[in-house]
Amino acid sequence: MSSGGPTLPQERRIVTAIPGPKSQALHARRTAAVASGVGSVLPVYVVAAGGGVVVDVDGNSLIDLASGIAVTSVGNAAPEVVSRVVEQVAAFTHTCFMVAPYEGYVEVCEQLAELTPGTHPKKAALFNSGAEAVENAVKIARVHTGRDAVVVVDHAYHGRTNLTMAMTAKNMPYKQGFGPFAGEVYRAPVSYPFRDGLSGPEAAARTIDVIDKQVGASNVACIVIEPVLGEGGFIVPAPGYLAALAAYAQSEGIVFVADEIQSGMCRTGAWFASDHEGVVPDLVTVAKGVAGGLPLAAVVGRAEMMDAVHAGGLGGTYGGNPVACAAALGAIATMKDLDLNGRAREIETLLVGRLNALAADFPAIGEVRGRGAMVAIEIVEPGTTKPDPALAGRLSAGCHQAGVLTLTCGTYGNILRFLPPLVAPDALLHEAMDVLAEVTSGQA
Ligand code: PLZ
Repeated sequence: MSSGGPTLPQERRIVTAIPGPKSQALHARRTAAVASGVGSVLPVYVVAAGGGVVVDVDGNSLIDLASGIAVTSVGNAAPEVVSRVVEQVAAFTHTCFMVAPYEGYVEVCEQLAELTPGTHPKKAALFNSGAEAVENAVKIARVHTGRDAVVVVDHAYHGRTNLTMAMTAKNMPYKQGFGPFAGEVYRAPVSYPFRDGLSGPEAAARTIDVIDKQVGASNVACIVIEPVLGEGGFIVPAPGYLAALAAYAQSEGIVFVADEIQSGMCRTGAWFASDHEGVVPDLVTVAKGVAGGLPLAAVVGRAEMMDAVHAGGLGGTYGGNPVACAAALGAIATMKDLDLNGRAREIETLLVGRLNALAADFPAIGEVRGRGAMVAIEIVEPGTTKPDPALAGRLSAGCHQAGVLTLTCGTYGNILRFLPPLVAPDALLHEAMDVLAEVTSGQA
């Protein structure tokens, strides 16, 4: 058995075709056993990962610019995560917090109350997945307000469960054929500076107009929005947009929910992306990066809202599993010890610098954008804003063949995004950018 973690050689090493013969053999087994609706971006089968690399069964070492979709921010098999998980797994694996509680759950809630924006009294509840956290934020907002309507925005991604599918904007692949969807979900336009050219206040006025005229503020339980939109295209709303929307929510008694599942926990160079805009959400959903790869999610927010729900109204068998809580405490300790907020800002400087230089030579890059280590390029037909998803796909595939694990995203599928572990060394990030430059020059 290979061991991963930060001691793995931090190198790109390609020793077979990608995917190699052993991965291909595993893929044949998988094809017979795993439902084909479950995809994989790059079917190399992993045996170890850590720092900024993923090592496959054929011995290839790929540069990781995905972090398992913004999850392993502290790195794979981070020492502090591993040691706490090992200790916890040997002590006990599950009692169910609703049956017999334990300290780890309480401590995770205490830490999240401290780290989320605002100094008001806060409480938290723990769940297993991001979608589950979003659903529970909606439940809490509905009970607190006594209202039904949920407002979401264009390009939003909130999950794949029935309610969160309704909240997610993009049809393929997330929604096609899976209806009917949950009711009382309304979609409003968002700020997308590259495409709408509006200032933050102008874009907020447009969003608010739709809420007022088409839904009615007094019917709205909550507005749920990603402060940096993730799957929808790494869209950073124009400055002031989020603050104007949050102020509107407050004035109308609407719960303002920041879905920080992808953008939270140091990813953007702050504990939460809301911090960059000085926005204090009523409720924050947290998942992904919080537990170093183990499944854990949370809703954190104003104590009086969190406590609106009757006793027994929130929960689930596994929510806040003790092993996942131990992992979260290890991950949070690592974020503090290594100042991963500072590191994410360094990564932003490195990646944005390299990508801007590349954009000067490659006009299909319409925009370089993002915050911290959540950075992307939008691929368009040169000189226009017309999306070019085919080219984005070729660039990503070219990176994969050269041993760099990249992801695409976006409503139009034309965004190439970069989400390295925050512990990835500079040398690997530069090498990944060298590879991307080579791949783009082959496509120019
Ligand atoms: N909210 C903002 O980014 C998960 C999903 C990829 P779960 N994003 C990656 C895919 O194809 O399934 C996400 C998110 C935001 C909610 C979620 C949902 O989190 O843990 O996947 O349920």
